[in-house]
Amino acid sequence: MKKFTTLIIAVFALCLFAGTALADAKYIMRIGTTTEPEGHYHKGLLQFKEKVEQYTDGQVQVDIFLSSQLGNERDMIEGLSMGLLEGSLTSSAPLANFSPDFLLLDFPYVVTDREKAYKVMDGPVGQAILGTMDSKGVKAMGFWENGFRHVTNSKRPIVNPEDLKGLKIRTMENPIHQATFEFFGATPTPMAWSEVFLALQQGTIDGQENPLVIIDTVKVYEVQKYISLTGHFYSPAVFMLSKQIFDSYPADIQEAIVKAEKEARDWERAYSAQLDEQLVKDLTAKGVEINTVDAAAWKAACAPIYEKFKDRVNADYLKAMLE
Ligand code: EAX
Repeated sequence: MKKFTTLIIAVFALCLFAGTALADAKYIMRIGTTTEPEGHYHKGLLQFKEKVEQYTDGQVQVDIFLSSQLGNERDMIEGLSMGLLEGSLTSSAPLANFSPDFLLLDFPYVVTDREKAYKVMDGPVGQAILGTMDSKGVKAMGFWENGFRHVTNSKRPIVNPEDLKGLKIRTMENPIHQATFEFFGATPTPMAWSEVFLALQQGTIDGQENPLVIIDTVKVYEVQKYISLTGHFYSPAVFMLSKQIFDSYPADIQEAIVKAEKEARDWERAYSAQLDEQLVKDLTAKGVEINTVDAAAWKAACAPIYEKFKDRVNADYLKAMLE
């Protein structure tokens, strides 16, 4: 309960200093994320903000809170379900703690082709998975992109899976992510994203894994020497609203929000997909040693993870993702 009191106080305090208030805003939508101002989530949410405020003629004001100001990803999802927060954009991995159907997206190398994956995520399978959050009080509206996740660490280049042996690697709080790193001999250390930079700086963990844009915008390169382009997991980012709050809006406001989210999602996916080429150059220039890996060999080495977890997900869904 203490966490939620903190959340309520944080939200209230931050609202007092939120961006310029729209004169005739009837509804304030606070949207939280753990990511940084220069990151892809924020740029996509600014598109959402602009569109919603335009499509509702200023009746809705969107205030975006970054850098885990409103709590970590699990806290924010809890906040949505309790009607304490209007919206959040988080990686899909923590959602497996609320609805096991999201585990489908957490298998290593289950996504290698974005466009094929989007067809599944935007089709009946993805919509059914998003719909499982309704009963938790969360309206999960769409799969945006966090991106392909790569391993960073302070000890050595990771070329083959066995190079992970003995390393303490922070993972998100997700059973398949943790099991995958454990399988390769690492010690998976799940923790909230806001705690990771300090843990890396203090050496309590050796590494972490995230898309390059997260690595760059949080300046992980300042405390990590190696980036290995494993692309081992593909992270969707899920745009979610509190269902009770969304349902309380008039129909025209709801329609405007649905339209704006779809357009902002398409914008953010396209923006995110073109970042990595330049980021490899930028991060190399910042002194990080970046190596590629044999993704086919890594993918083959992950077969036992599918054996271990395939019964935890809908077989038809897994087939749709892998086809
Ligand atoms: O969703 O926790 C993570 O590593 C996520 O990539 C981050 O919070 C953005």
